Amino acid sequence: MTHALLRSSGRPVFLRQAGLSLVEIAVVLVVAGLLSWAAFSGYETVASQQEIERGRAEAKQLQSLVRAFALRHGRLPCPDTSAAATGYEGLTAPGSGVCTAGVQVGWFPYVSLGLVVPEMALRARYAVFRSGSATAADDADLAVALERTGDSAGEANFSDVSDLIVGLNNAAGLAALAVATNRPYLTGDAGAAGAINCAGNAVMSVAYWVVVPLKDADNDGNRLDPPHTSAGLCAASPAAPLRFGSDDVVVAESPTQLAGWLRQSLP
Ligand SMILES: [Ca+2]
Ligand SMILES: [Ca+2]
Ligand SMILES: [Ca+2]
Repeated sequence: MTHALLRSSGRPVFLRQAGLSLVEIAVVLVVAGLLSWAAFSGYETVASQQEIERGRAEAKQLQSLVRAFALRHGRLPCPDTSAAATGYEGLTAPGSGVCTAGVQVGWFPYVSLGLVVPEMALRARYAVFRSGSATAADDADLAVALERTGDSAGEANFSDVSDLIVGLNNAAGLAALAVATNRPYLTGDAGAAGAINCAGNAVMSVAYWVVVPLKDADNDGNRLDPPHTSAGLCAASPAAPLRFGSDDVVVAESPTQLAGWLRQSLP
C-alpha cells in the first residue's frame, strides 16, 4: 500500500513523511533527553550514597579508635587545634599527655591515634567534654588522665580507665542537670528528639562527637553543613535522617554510653 502511494503520488507523501520525521525526531530528542537526565540523576544518587557510606565507615573507624585510646590511656584524645590539621593532639607540650586547657573542639588527632591524615573530605572534626574540678573525685575533664579514686602512683588502678569511668559518671551527672551548650552536645533528630536546631533544641551532652564532612552540600564554601560549623560544639544527632543541604556523618556517645562500653571492655 505504501509503495503504491509512493509510486502514484510521491511528492505529497514524501512531504507528509518528512513532517512526521520531524515530529519523530523531536520525540526521539525528548525521550533521549529524559533518558540521559534519568541516568545522570540516578548516577548522582548512587555516587553520593556511596560517599555517605564511605563517611559512615570512616566515622565508625574513628569511634573504635577513640574507644581503644580511652581504654589504654584512661582519657579521651585531645583535639588537634593546628590550623593545618597536622594530626597531632593539642597538648601543652609534645609527649606531655596534657590537653591544653580550654581545648574542646578541633580536628580529629589522626597521627596521635596511629593513622595518617586523610583527604580533606574525610578529615573529621572532633569535640570532647571537659569540665574540670578542683576536687579530683568530682572532675569531669575527659581529655585529662587523672587519679579520681584515691589510688597512689604505682598502684594497679592509678590514673587508668576506671578513673575515666568516674569522670564519665561525673559528666553524666552534670549533663543530667542541664545540657550545657558550652560543652559538646547534640541537637535533635527531626523525629522524637525534635528539630535540628543548636540554639533552640540542645538535646544531649556527649563525651565526644566526630563529624565527617564529606562534600559541601549546602554550597557555603565549607565542607561542614548545617548545623555544623568550624568552631561549634553542636552536632546533629547521629540518628538524624539524611536531609537536604547536608551530607555530614556524625558519631557520638553520651558519657553514660561510653562508660557502659568501657565497663564491658575491662579485662
Ligand atoms: Ca584510680
Ligand atoms: Ca558536608
Ligand atoms: Ca557547607
